[in-house]
Amino acid sequence: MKGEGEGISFLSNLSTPQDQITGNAPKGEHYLLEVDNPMVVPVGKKVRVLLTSNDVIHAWMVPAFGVKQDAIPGFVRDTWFRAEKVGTYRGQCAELCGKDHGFMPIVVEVLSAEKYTAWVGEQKKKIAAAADDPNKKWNLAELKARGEKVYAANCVACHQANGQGVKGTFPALDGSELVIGPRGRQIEIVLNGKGGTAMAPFGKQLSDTDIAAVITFTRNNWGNKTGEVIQPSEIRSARK
Ligand code: HEC
Ligand SMILES: [Cu+2]
Repeated sequence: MKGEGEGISFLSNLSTPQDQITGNAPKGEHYLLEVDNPMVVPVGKKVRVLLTSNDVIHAWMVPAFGVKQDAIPGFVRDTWFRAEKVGTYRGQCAELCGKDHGFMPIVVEVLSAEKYTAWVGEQKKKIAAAADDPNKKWNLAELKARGEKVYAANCVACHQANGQGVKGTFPALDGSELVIGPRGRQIEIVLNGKGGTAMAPFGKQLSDTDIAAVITFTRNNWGNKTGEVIQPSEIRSARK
């Protein structure tokens, strides 16, 4: 899910740790109903939600707001709510959408007007601080460290922390010929995805620097030791 408004843009991903999902750790209080970046809205204000999808039909449902609206590829649907009390509200995808249907929680933080204004200010400062200098030349260690975070947030669910993937379903990136071979094919698949498979295009959701970082990370982690650095400028020029 992508949040936008006030010029603030972010992705909201399931944050339940993998070891709780695989049964190797006790389940937390908000198991499968927690995210890294919740949607943040002011109390008492009408909030308009625009919905679409880039794969199949999902639905945005937060029962406490009485809202359930489909998210349909190729269409933009809207809905609205006005939260009457501050607090944390949870919901889920409400349209059976595939094998990850149970892993698409929604969290909405409703803040007082003052706290909301403070949050917006904080986000804007963060955006300014995090803006990457497009001409910066990154070194291997910097990109690998950043790429590890991008991988953990966007790739680990399928390709796994050990890079081995899931046999027969998600290919291993550790030792993959495509990952250690010429970089162009890898840049292409991460930017544009692979139609008809679970490999989504990441070009729209991730910045040039994030894509360069995650590719550099996968080319220099586990048994992959290409020693190569992929600069953000290479991603910029590969975008169609
Ligand atoms: C929802 C599951 C899923 C996620 C998340 C995902 N991938 Fe994939 N990925 C796949 C599948 C499935 C394929 C195989 C596509 C095919 O059939 O060729 C694949 C293929 C690849 C390949 C080609 C590997 C090879 O040997 O053919 C690379 C590289 C890759 N993904 C990188 C990434 C990166 C980097 C991320 C995170 C930014 C990511 N993937 C996130 C499912 C996923
Ligand atoms: Cu869904």
